[in-house]
Amino acid sequence: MLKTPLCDVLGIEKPVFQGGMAWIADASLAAAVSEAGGLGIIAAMNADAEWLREQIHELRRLTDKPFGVNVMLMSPFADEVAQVVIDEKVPVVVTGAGDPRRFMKGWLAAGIKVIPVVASVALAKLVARAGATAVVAEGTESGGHIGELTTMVLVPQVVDAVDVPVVAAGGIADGRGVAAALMLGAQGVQVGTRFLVADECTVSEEYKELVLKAKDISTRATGRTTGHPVRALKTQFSTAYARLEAEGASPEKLAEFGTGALRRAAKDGDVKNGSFLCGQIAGMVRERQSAREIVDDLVEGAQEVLSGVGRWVR
Ligand code: TUI
Repeated sequence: MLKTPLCDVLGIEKPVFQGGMAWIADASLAAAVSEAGGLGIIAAMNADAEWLREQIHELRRLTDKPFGVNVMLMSPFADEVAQVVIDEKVPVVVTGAGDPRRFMKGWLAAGIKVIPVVASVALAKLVARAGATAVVAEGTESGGHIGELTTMVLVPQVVDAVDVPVVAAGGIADGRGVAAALMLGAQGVQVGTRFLVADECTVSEEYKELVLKAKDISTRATGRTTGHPVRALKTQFSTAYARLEAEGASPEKLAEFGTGALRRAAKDGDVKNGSFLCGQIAGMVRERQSAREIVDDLVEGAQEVLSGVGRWVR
């Protein structure tokens, strides 16, 4: 058994969070991960309150286990989504892409456990002081919106800086990564990329195929000039975006070019015009499996390496 104090705080069996992937992490995937003993997370992303409400109801039809909702703070619907999670008595809120403190008092007063994703020690300290239940320290290996620091560098510094449990994210897709995260002081992991190819993940077939075919150098980060860097698979779209950026296109022009690109990848499987957000670890994701098989492999793989951890040590 691999169980940390954070599992008891959240009422989950295994310290594995499923990343709140925009346009991808819906009730189908989140319910399957929660049923497998991890923490399934619905991504509220850029959707409105009505969509989120329906997904929460659907998830509750599929499982009675704890789950989370990821509130993407840059979303134009962040305020209404912040209220839906209170109305629906969502057990856990994970936030991303910003400073969540303006919402935290309300969520905590409603009994919601709040777990912000942070990409720096500074934000980790601020949210811990504001009452965060835990933090996810997310390295730049991750897919989607990213910070500067790697998981290896960020996680131990956040662990040292705050008194709340830390969950490691970015570049973790097997038991070795889980074990390494625990060695850095994390009490759990958040995994996105490997769940893209889960049977219960409703993302387009084209997306799954691109992830399965990816190798170590298949992703790139673009958007540094906009202040919101994003990691995605190298495709026609990301190459065109990178070129525009190198030519000095304005943030407005880049935003216009990017509009709708996540939906085109996730829903339409548009390999030309879609933005296929994906972590650097995609090169290790080789197999379609059920969410339960993935969660079990992460945990059992970690137990295996941890039990043999002294192999090289006399
Ligand atoms: O949020 C994510 N990953 C995401 S959000 C997303 S949707 C999107 N698409 C295009 C552009 C922007 C967003 C796709 N993937 N991960 C969590 C995360 N949070 N990574 C980095 C951060 C972060 C960065 C800076 C959090 C806070 C921050 O600064 C806080 C401040 O002081 O405002």
